[in-house]
Amino acid sequence: MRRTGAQIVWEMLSREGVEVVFGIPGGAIMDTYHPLRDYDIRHVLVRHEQCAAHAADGYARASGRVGVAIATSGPGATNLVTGIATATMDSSPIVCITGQTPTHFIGSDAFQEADITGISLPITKHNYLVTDVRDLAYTIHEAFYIARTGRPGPVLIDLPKDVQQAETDFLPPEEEIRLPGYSPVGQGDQESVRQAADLINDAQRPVILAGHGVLMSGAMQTLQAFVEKAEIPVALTLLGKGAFPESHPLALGMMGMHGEAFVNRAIQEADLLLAFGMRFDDRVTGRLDRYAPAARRVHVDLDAAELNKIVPVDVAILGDLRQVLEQLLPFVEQASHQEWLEQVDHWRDETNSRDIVNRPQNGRLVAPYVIQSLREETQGEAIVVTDVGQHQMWAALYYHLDRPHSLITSGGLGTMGFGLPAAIGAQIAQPGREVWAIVGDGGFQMTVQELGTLIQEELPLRIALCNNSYLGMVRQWQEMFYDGRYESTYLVNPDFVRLVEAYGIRGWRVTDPEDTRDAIAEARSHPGPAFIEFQIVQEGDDGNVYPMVPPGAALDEMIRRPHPAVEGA
Ligand SMILES: Cc1cc2nc3c(=O)[nH]c(=O)nc-3n(C[C@H](O)[C@H](O)[C@H](O)COP(=O)(O)OP(=O)(O)OC[C@H]3O[C@@H](n4cnc5c(N)ncnc54)[C@H](O)[C@@H]3O)c2cc1C
Ligand SMILES: Cc1ncc(C[n+]2csc(CCOP(=O)(O)OP(=O)(O)O)c2C)c(N)n1
Ligand SMILES: [Mg+2]
Repeated sequence: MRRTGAQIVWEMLSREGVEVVFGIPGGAIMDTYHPLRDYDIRHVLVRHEQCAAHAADGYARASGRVGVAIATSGPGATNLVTGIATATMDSSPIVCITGQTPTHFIGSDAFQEADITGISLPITKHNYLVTDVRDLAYTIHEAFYIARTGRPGPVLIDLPKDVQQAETDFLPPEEEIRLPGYSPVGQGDQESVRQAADLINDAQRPVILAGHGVLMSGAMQTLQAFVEKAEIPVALTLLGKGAFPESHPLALGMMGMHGEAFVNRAIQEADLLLAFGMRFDDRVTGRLDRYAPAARRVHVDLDAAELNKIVPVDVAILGDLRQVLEQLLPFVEQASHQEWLEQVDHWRDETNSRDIVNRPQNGRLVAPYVIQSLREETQGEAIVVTDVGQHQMWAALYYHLDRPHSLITSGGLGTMGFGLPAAIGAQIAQPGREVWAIVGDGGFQMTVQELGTLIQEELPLRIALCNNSYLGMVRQWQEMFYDGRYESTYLVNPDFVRLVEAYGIRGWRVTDPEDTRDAIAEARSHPGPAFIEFQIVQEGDDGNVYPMVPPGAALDEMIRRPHPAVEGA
């Protein structure tokens, strides 16, 4: 079969099972776009290439498949960068295809030339510049393999215009991929597994730290069986939400800088930490030399670079989490940790007594109440995609969920502007599910142009905007740690409801807590996309995320919300 490079791109994407790609055409990638309609692949025309990468990322996280983004050379390719870095930090599998100046022009500062393989080298798992059309099919095959296996991540393929135009005999690659120095791990070392089991069987106050790796290895059910057998409470990282059902009696909640106080306390008092598929991010550990001082530690991760990187451990197991848990299960004794669980529940009760949602309504619209209402109205069944900032933390703290792959958020890079495009990707991946983008007024405006993509694709996405007229998370730090100087964080905003209406999207505005439920119910029953602006409290205790571990402090040195019961007494 004679095929052009352009045709080979689509042939190979079809063979890799790709059904949808996100992108924007341009001079250096037009040849690839030209035969697109001959293939059964949906192209979603985004409004900015950053959003092609975010949408591919959201698609990947919601579906467990590889997301694909396409851009032209130069500015198209460089616009992808933030999206690629976001995907790398959260180990999300995407493949980006960029057009490039013809091979004979490379290095001559040709029109729209940018060295995207050089630029993206540190933020991709791997990248390629294809200079011979005969290499293209195998390169694409290998790129998908690298993106989805081992620790997933983004792979970029840069495709010069003449390679897209060139013809060759197309033979779909059949051979198994063998890459020197790259062999994704499976089972863990049996001796280490035995040592971990001994620590588990001896522990009195164990805590599991469940992370994103649980979801990526599909270990949710195995984890639950393990947890129930050994009776160990489970704390979650931000990206681990969904790894274990939050309605389960052994579920704690989120750990870390904005984690629940009782969860952090349990970690600090634990005698054994079992870190499963999480990488001890600094937002998770707080001050390292005072982190869980009494605890022995077991860490299971499939990336050797993560073991003993931040937190030294007693037993490090290199392996795929699901397989390691299956190995561990027979050696772990059926146990009861009644006393420990009662202690943790006692701390949980204290946390609840300070919770702003358990305080009587005072007419002020606070974001925790908005998110909790959203969770109750949707029975915790929606896919929630957030942007970055205070609303992100409130979404994590108050949208309790039981289903995996249902909270999609930029954790590692913390990319404002991620929410709307990633939600578009998630809605396309899961057309039958209700998807809510929860965004802040600052980040929403970084990628707001994607409302155009939303209407062009006729997606029923729902958007909840938490509008505090501030770059709220930064303002909170200024209030707490920078003498209350709100330097460059106040935002003069447009009328958001009129803005979305300009796109033909139905919008509601809520200023009173009494109207919250009705607005959510109306937005849910509306057939097309829907938008609600919640004008929330802007500053002060009701406008801050609590609790908070101050930067540089230990996990148990949290700043707590002033205790309403004490204050009222
Ligand atoms: C404003 C803001 C505030 C934040 N506050 C918090 C906070 O309070 N608490 C919090 O938890 N996070 C917080 N974060 C997020 C934080 O920065 C990290 O992104 C997050 O903690 C990472 O979670 P993780 O380690 O589970 O996931 P990842 O960073 O995705 O790491 C996953 C780990 O699992 C491993 N893995 C992957 N696949 C497998 C497999 N098959 N088997 C075994 N291992 C595997 C990987 O190698 C990696 O080490 C915040 C982020 C922002 C932007
Ligand atoms: C692209 C980018 N720029 C800057 C930041 C720093 N930053 C983190 S949170 C935040 C404020 C977010 O404001 P908003 O979107 O209104 O959300 P809020 O915190 O008010 O809920 C900023 C500026 C970032 N994370 N990402
Ligand atoms: Mg804001």
